[in-house]
Amino acid sequence: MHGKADRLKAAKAPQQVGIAPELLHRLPPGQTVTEKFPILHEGGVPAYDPALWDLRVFGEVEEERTFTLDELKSMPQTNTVSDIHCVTRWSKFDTAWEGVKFSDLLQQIKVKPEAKYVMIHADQDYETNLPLDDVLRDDVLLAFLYDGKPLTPKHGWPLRLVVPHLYFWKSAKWIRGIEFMSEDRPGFWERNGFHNYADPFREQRFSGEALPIPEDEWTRKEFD
Ligand SMILES: Nc1nc2c(c(=O)[nH]1)N[C@H]1C(S)=C(S)[C@@H](COP(=O)(O)O)O[C@H]1N2
Ligand SMILES: [Mo]
Repeated sequence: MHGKADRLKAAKAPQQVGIAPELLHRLPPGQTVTEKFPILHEGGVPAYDPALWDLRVFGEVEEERTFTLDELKSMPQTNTVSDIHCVTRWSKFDTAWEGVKFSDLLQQIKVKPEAKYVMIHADQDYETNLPLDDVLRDDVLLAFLYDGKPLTPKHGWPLRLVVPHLYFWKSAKWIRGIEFMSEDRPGFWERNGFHNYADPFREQRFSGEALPIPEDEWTRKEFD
């Protein structure tokens, strides 16, 4: 098993202070609100030539498609405001995103009826799996902008997935491919001790034994 799951299980609970009582129902169990925006990922921050960047859609589709940045930007853009929750115990309320709704992208693709799951492929060698129904929700975006500005390289420029209702490792940065699948298959963290589905309100942090112990790992990381 990857050491991160073990480290998180063993860590101490941070105390949540100063959160308004009317906001508490938005905070999943074992989470702490941060005003900052922590930066977490495996590997280095990739650099791209926007003219060469593309997004490949493949798997259980009638026809493979590749989208350029310009093609995606010329599609209808949607704005969302969402709470996000990282498995390392930080939550951030009211994050503003703009981009292409996953369900709008799907209008351009003939997905086969047997497709029930997606694998999101991202740099650097990152992947994460989700049920197709989950990415069809209205607040799931392929996001170009955060807080009205293009994503910074560290937060996923030029394009990241945002799936607010699941732990944030499902929100892949630097996405390059969407694979439609008839059978589920675990992604990177899902193979390394983390929960396959990852609902923060049910504290689905880990696979295997349930050990809902809070942690402070993210406070030692970079943020902006
Ligand atoms: N490509 C890629 N996307 C990724 C990751 C990664 O390692 N590589 N880490 C995930 C994890 S664990 C988290 S918590 C969020 C962090 O996003 P942020 O750095 O914008 O806060 O990105 C997710 N997306
Ligand atoms: Mo994470």
